[in-house]
Amino acid sequence: MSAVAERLDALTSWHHDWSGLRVAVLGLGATGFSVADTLVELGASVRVIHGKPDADRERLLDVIGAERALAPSDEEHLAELAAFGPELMVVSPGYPAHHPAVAWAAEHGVAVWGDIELGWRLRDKTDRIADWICITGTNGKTTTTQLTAHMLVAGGLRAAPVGNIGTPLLDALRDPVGYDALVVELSSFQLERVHSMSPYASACLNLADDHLDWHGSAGAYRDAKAKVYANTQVACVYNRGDLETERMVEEADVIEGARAISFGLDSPPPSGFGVVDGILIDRGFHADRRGEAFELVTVEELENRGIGQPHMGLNILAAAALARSRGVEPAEIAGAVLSFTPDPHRAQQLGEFAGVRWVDDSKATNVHAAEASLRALQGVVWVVGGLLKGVDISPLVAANAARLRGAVVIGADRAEVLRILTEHAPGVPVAEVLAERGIDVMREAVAAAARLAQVGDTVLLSPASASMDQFADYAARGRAFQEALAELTAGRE
Ligand code: UMA
Repeated sequence: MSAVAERLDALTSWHHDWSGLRVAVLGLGATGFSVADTLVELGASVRVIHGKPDADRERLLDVIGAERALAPSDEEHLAELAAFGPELMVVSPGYPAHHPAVAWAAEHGVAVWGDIELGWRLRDKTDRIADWICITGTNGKTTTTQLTAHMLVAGGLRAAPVGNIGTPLLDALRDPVGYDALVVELSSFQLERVHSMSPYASACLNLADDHLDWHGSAGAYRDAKAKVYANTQVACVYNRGDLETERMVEEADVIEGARAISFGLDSPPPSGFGVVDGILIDRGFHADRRGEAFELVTVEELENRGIGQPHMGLNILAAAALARSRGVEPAEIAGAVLSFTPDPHRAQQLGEFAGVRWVDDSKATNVHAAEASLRALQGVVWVVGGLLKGVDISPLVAANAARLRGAVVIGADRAEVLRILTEHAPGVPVAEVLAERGIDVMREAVAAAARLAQVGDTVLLSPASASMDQFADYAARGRAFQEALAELTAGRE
């Protein structure tokens, strides 16, 4: 092993000597900045290489004393790397696995970490060292992460949701007080670049094709997700209704004594969470789990709170399993669930206008999420499209063609979506939105949807695609939809 590799291997604590380590940080978004800021604090020699200008963060880098280089093209990235000669590269999640800079690192024997790997090694800054509860999956991970954190707090722990959810993990790790537990939402991009993490408890909620363009194949995406279970200490939580997640647990190398705990909407086996006679129950953490179970909440209570949908039930059961593994009591779980408010843009009901219901499910950035929303409806005017990310939406369209009153197609990949609709939903009227960006897209889409919809129908924004071609993110896409609807209905109610 080279001297650099040996040094990196041994750097497993905040209190070790990171000074002078030459680290190239790729990307200057939320992640890149948190990585640079942390490493500068530790005395490393940091150069941030990034493709997009960001005046605010660039100014902050100058203040903290990190070098930076704007490198708009791949070639410029490579030239900057060669000139700097890093000993370690910490790469932002947005850089795909096939990015030339990642290949450059492999060719030159430079280790590649993500911010999560770095965070794992730096988790002991404060005396209070947080247990990590790690959550991944194709869908539901943000809601489950929020729910789990809410439950841990209800159980009296100092806990926070971090990671892909929006707060970079390293920002939480540098909190001066420290946490008892961090609930870490992990994308497949982040998991791909994790090597030594050992979660207290972990969950992959479900698996369906997504992000194939980033990973290159469905197998690589699956393998990245499976890494969430590696080295788990106490509980591997998986979905009984999704065999792939069970297989991931079976194949995982875990810490001796870690248990597999399942969740599902059916009656649970011992070591499972599920539903019996309209009550969500925990059969995983009862001393006598063959005969006894803890009751958590009833389905009726969830329905009364507007969170009775099947996918919410699954999120709640998964979160409950994770929180119970960290010692939160059943009554505290119930209190947390019944005081939880889901985020906007997730199957958010916007109301009924002229006999037509409008639903904002902008968060549905992939086929699996859109399927969950479409499946629950009949007579749908579907607002669909964006960046398809290399995923084929033909099966989704074919399976739901009979529900469609019409389709309104937005997004950069419109031609592909239109072709698929013609082939798999022949006879369904289709409107193409020609506007290219922001609120104009939604003004046109909402007007077209209103024309296609009949009394009793639902207009559903559930694009099955990423939003970055036309909007800053899925929330901006949802807000534009809501704004355009408000304009359309102003004064009409
Ligand atoms: N950049 C390039 N070239 C590239 C890719 C990135 O130059 O090919 C540079 C640019 O300088 C750009 C910067 O990298 O400004 C952006 O880095 P990034 O795309 O990794 O984004 P961050 O701002 O660091 O945000 C990331 C996550 N983004 C992605 O994974 C794409 C955020 O998840 C996460 O909240 C944040 O870290 C904190 O952990 C967002 C997301 O869309 C919400 N996630 C995907 C999803 O949930 O489906 C995975």
